Amino acid sequence: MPIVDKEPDALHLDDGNNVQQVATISPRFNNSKVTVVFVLGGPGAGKGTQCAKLVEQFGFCHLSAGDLLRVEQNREGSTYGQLIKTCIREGTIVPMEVTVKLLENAMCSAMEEGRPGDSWATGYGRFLIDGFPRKMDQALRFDEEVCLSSLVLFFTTTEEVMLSRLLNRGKTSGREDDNEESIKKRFHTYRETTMPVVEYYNKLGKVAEVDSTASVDEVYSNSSDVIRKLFTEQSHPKVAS
Ligand code: UP5
Ligand code: MG
Repeated sequence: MPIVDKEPDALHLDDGNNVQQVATISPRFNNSKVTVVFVLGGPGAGKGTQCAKLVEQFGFCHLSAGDLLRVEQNREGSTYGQLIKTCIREGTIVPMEVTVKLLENAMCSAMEEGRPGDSWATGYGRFLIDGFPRKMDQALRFDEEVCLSSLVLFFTTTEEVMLSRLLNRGKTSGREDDNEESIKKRFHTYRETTMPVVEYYNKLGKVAEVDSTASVDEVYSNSSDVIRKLFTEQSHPKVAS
């Protein structure tokens, strides 16, 4: 699946002069047809692990913002490669225009490709957006311009558990941020910048919290209950399992 357009610098970012237009446009995807579930939680909370399982059961397209950024970082000719590399190593947030555009492009590709099943009939789709939004500006931009999110699946556990998981994964992951120094910075950004996003959605009644300290299967049992409930409450595309 092409992540971004093929030209060297093809994110087609806005130059910032279309303020009037930005204020009046409606989201690219209609949330009565396209379901977006944001998946949040600290570094190493188990977001990616749970998403992989939810895809199998519910037919989601899983888009990890971090994975899209890592692909863009390594893409030949990308204007943003060095910026992304620095942000990831330092555990800071890449400017939202880049990440939102990568997600929008990936959603468009998935909608064009389609997937088997009723939930992917023409114009319909369901997405797990993993590790996003982790800053308020991203949240507001995505909801306004790409698709109004339906739910935040929020994984919680202690920093001690997350640190131990990430150091363990770091033995084989090859990820530049799976080292103790970067992990501590990621925790800081999560507390200071991402938690306000969770609080914002919580006030809107959109957060479903799942304790991710237990085994993968136990956590999954609770995660899948949340998603089943979401689709049961929606009047469109039936649950796929
Ligand atoms: N594991 C998982 N669940 C377990 C369980 N229940 N019991 C025991 N072990 C469990 O899991 C991590 C490890 O724990 C794995 O080894 C797994 O087997 C084990 P994983 O599912 O990978 O956890 P996850 O929460 O996905 O951790 P990840 O490291 O991916 O989280 P981050 O949020 O830190 O990473 P992400 O890739 O999303 O972002 C990286 C960076 O990209 C950010 O720091 C930031 O610099 C940048 N970024 C942005 O700038 N903007 C964005 O919008 C997004 C990212
Ligand atoms: Mg992940």
